[in-house]
Amino acid sequence: MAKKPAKKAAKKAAKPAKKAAKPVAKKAAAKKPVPKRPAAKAARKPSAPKFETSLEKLVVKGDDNFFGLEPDETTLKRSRFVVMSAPYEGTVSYGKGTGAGPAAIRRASQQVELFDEITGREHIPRHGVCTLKPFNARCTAEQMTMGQIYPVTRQIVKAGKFPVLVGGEHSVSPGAVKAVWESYPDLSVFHIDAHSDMRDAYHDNKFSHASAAARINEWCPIVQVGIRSREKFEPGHPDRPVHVYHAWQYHTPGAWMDEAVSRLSRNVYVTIDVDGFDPSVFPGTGTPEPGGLSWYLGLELLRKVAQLRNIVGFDVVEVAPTKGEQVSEFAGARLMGRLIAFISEYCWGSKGGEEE
Ligand SMILES: [Mn+2]
Repeated sequence: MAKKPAKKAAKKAAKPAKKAAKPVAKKAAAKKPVPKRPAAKAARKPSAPKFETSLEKLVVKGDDNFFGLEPDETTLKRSRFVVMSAPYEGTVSYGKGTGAGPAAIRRASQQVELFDEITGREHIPRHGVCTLKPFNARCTAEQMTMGQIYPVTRQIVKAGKFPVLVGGEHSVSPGAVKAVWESYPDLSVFHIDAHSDMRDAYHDNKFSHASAAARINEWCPIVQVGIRSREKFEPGHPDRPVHVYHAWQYHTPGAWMDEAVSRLSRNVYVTIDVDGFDPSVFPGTGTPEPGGLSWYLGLELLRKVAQLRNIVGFDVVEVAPTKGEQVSEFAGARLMGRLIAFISEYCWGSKGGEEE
């Protein structure tokens, strides 16, 4: 597949704010009422609504899309996959930078080869991938996940499309899971992560990144893989168990992989905090932990989930691009591509397997 030429960097970016405001005349003039909003604010977008949640209006029309597809392969009508970007990092507790993850992954994905040699097909252009504009990240974690991601994911699922969410920190995931769960009441969640994310709240915030799995567990049972950082507790709701496969014990292929998948219900949402993989695979992430999944062990797990269950949504979160290298965002883009291939090939069967 010929690659597209690199994009012209020609964005008409809004002028950076002036270096420094003019020195104010003097104290005496301070009587004047200060205008409520600075004029600069109105510059480009005339009073855009705070949160755009109309699926149609969020669609990116040009070619700055995930996987660098031709615009006619990315329309909402044609695409089976719809990718949301949530550049949110409001509750991070350690390293920063996950807010820049979605744009970096999108750019990296434009360099990802569209042929998937594991399944032997080009699933991405065949099924179409529709890119949505990034959500508005100037908000709380709850506003992001419940006020934006939840209603948009609902529309994607109701339209018969497959939702994909790119973070941002892990706090973005619950809204997507809730929307998918409402359409698939038997939903279970396959959760790759270094951290169990099972604190009921963190820093008094129930929508913290450290509480993502606790929120999800209010609706769904969970199978966790790669875990190596957690509190001492017995996790999980009695009706919605959380099965934990700790990385220290389960880091090589084995029968445990089939057992883990067997604990999932028929319909599965996959949530991947990239720190579940080893830092050698994803060095750029907010809270790295040594000793995670190898690339191929993670792929084999995901392939098994796709072969044995019906995946109905996924997210990839916590990529924090590192200055001067592209390793993590490229791995994130590649992971998205592999998952799309596995879902097309194994979950959709013949529909995904036809030759063009
Ligand atoms: Mn994590």
